[in-house]
Amino acid sequence: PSVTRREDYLVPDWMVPETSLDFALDPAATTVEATLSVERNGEHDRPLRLDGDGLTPELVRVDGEDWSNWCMDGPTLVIELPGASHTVETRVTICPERNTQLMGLYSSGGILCTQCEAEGFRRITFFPDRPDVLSRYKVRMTADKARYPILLANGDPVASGDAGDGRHWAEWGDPFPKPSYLFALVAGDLAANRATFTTQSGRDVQLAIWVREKDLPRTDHALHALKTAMAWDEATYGREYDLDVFNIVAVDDFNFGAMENKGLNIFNSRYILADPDTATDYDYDGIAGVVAHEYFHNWSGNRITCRDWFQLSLKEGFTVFRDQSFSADQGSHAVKRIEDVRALRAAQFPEDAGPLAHPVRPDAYQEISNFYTATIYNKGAELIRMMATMLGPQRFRAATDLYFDRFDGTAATCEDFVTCMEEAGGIDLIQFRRWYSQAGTPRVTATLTHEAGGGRAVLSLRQTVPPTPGQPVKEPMVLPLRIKLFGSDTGAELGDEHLVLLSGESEEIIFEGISERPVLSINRGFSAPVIVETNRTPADLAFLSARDDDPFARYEAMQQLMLDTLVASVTHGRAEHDNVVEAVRNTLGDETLDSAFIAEAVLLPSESFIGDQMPLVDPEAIHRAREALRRDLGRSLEREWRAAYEQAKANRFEYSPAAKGARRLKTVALGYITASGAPDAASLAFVQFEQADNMTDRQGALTTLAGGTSDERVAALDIFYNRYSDNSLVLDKWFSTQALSARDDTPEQVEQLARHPDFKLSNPNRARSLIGAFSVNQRAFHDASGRGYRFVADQLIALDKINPQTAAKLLPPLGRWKRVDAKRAEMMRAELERILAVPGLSKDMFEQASKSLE
Ligand code: BAL
Ligand code: ZN
Repeated sequence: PSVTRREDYLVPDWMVPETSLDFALDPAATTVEATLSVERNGEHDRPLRLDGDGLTPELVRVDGEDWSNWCMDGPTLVIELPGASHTVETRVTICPERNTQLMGLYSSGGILCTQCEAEGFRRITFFPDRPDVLSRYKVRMTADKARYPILLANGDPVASGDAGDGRHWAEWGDPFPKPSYLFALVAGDLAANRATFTTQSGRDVQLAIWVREKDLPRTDHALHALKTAMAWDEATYGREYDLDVFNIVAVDDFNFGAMENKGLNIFNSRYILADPDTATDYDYDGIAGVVAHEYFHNWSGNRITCRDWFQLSLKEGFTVFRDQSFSADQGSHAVKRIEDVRALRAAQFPEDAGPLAHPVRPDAYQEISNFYTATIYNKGAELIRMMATMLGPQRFRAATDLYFDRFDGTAATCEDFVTCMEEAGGIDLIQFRRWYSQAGTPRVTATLTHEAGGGRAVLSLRQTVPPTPGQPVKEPMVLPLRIKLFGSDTGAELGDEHLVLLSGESEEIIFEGISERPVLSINRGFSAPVIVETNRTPADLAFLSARDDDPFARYEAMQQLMLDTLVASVTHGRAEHDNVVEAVRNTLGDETLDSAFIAEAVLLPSESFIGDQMPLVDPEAIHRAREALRRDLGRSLEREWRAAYEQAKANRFEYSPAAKGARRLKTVALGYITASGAPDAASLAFVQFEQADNMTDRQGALTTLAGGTSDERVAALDIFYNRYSDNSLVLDKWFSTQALSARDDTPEQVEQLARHPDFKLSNPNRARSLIGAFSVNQRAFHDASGRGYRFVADQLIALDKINPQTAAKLLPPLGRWKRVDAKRAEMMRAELERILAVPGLSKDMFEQASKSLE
């Protein structure tokens, strides 16, 4: 396989200042005529090389003349050119309706649309398809007027008219030079939800969210989120929108969550469509977050793009940080931080500890699509967050102003960003840069000792960064750790919070005048994305869970207490639950806390996260230990759960932080009532299911029932299916709820579900709803029979033939064989070998499966 390396980067041989594209759109055969103005970049005599993928040139012209001095080098069109600048024309024909990879131009439910990032543009036309070739685009589209009444492309509309024969045409022009991965067009029978946004400088921007007519009523939330995000980026980063129109189109078949094409975002419909009956609070929050994310890319991604794909986190890490901050500002900062850290721990920590670990700025790849990872996105966002913490808000804003100002209109690097942080922040980030180059989650050991007589406390910190593939030895990182001490007797704060920058392998911090035994609050707000081990006792953790003034640290103390208890229980077969029960009781009874926070704090860590704490995962023992603790919490606090349930039940649907929190706590309480074994639990859940005026409550009840064996379970699943059988986004929930079920027969159930008439691999959301959900269900996926592994491998082999990019993204769970016992490991390896032996396996799957075997 060919490997692309960061160190081999060379500037482009030819630039393309202007690009003009003419599409005769037809699902079976679309012709694409491209006219490129090309300019030789520097002194050299190399030919123009235009990337293509599955394209055959039907015509090559140079400066208006038929040209014969060209050849194909594999998929690449190579044209010999004599001068310094020329006009090059090509024509190709492509077939959108047979494009099941969903890269390039394809058809989704009768809508023609595009996805070009990272290398899809070369499936549309011949072009130097790399992000550092910025071009000004003009696009003309001609299509059947009845079938495709709406024709959209990047930039602003220029002209439109009738083309005769029932066809019409439209021209769009994008004044901002952009890389080819940001190209987009859409043709379809679409209706718009419109609004006007007036920017801070007083320009009116016409906003539109385009969907099928029947989906229009479910677009208000996304439109509102867009306007809120536009205002937020002006207020927070001083960034204003720059075109006259901003269009968003939702389609059902989409590999990513959404795509930030200049002026024409294309979305997976799951991140646009919502109403209370069909979308959960989690969906609503996801929509606002993704709408904001794609909008924010207009500056962090589009105005300033990436020099090469190794710099992907330059735009993704920064934009995730921006969308996380935006979402935090719309509700509770503490709850948002808890959610983001949970996502990081669920997806990125295992990636960083496994065979596919890679730095935030990778050094090499075979297939760039495989690098749209939690490391690039979520760990990348943590890097930005650490720099923001070290700089403080004012200097961070000055640094981002400098970055936007200095690199506007260019293709930049992660190094450029860090340099701006250094210059405007007035700090040295030489050692901090290791975060970009070293993979692996650092581990910090923090030991606090106290000399009661002398009033001195000593905090010993030690860091190690584990070896990862290709990086056996690591240097110490810079870890910004927010730290505070509390008195265990009085509960008083023993001094202010410190920001400790741990940069050596070990360090001692002395606290003077500490007259009572101190309790350590460390990595407050999760200030560094690391694993922290401390010598805190269960009593210390219980104390912090009740008293810490940093809400994240409070949550974290509770989680650690639960984890320690669960790990002890898995290791020794049983453990004392009293500390956890009392801590949960305190949290439930604390009237100063909001419901959303309580719901997060009292939730037990997932089975996978418990597994991540152990040298080897024993899925059955973990499940037993967690269920036993859940049952104990349910029984011991049944009165409290019922009280919390009753209180939350009184609310009617409203999308507000308080109402969302109440709903969250309600379903958590229902889960514990169910775990208690109370005889009325299933009927309570069924009533919630039937009487719900929103999907959060309905799906919460369904999830609770789906994990059990009651008659209500079957009834609820049937009712849910029948009620929503014409709504594919809700049917995804029906599939994933069953795939995530804790029932013993889940492996069998998912095999049956894969044969259900509504299961189709061609739709990425549907594939993910079953295969993706199942493979994070630790106990079911690791079923001792190996049938879970076989099921996933069978599905991925089939999916690879349709959509390799989506298939390859679902492979990583199969690669974590080093984390389980020898028998399971052997079965997992056998499935990886079986995948690798498939004739015609995609490059995407080859890279993921072969690396996973190493
Ligand atoms: N650029 C791919 C989709 C996203 O991260 O916004
Ligand atoms: Zn993004």
